Amino acid sequence: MALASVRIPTEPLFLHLLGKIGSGKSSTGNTILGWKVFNTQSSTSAVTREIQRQRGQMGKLNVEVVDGPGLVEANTGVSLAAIDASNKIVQENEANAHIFLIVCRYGDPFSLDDKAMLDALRSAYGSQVFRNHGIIIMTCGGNFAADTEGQNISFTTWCQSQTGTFADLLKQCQGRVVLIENCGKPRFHDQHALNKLGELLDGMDLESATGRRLKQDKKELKKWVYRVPFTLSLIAFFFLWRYLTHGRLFFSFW
Ligand SMILES: Nc1nc2c(ncn2[C@@H]2O[C@H](COP(=O)(O)OP(=O)(O)OP(=O)(O)O)[C@@H](O)[C@H]2O)c(=O)[nH]1
Ligand SMILES: [Mg+2]
Repeated sequence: MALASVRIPTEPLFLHLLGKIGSGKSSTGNTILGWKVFNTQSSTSAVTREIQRQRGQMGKLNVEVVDGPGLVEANTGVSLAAIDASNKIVQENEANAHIFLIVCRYGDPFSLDDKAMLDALRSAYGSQVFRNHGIIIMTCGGNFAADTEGQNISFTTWCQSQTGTFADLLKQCQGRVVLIENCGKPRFHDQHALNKLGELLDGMDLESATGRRLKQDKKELKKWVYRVPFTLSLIAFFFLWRYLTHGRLFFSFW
């Protein structure tokens, strides 16, 4: 491809931290940025209540990390307000690439809440959202190391052995997943995970991950949502008309 035809999305690359309450979103944001920007703490209720944004460097990449409230709090359902807040940033920065980091905690089973959260993201951004924009971030990576000590199991093998909602999400994210350990001082922390995230981002087609493309894909999908039932109703109407006027459904030559 001629170099002139390659369009690079306007920097920076937006990294949206999305996940359930307390999954480690803010901590992951701090690890990515290399300093404590976002407030993190163990709590029985939500710590982050408002969307916060911070620009910085992740390796060679200029990034803007978007940290928001948890999308799901136990027993209160999915917070559409939190999804809307992130969607607003996508719309205001259409020319930039937007990556959704779906943050979950290693060791937490996926529940109906997780499924509802992923469904809400699909209805906000279109069913293909994870294919072009999704990366799973699994926090508490140290626990994985402790669990599998002495066994010859890699994180990749472990992921491949999973089933259900996590397996579906991983498939939709094209196998993109990072195991991260956020504990300790972010500046010195999990370089291995950051390298892996950098590699995954390098391998993604950022031109297909812009806010503009996200909007187009959603429009395209909406068209089909209306077209399919419309076409089916036309076909049904034709057969009904044929039955009422000719007394049979199909053409015959006798
Ligand atoms: N051991 C360990 N603890 C973690 C890790 N990531 C986050 N935590 C801890 O989990 C707790 C919640 O982390 P946060 O980063 O505040 O989680 P959050 O998703 O931003 O929480 P809300 O803003 O309330 O939704 C804190 O006590 C963190 O120190 C990790 O990788 N390993
Ligand atoms: Mg937080």
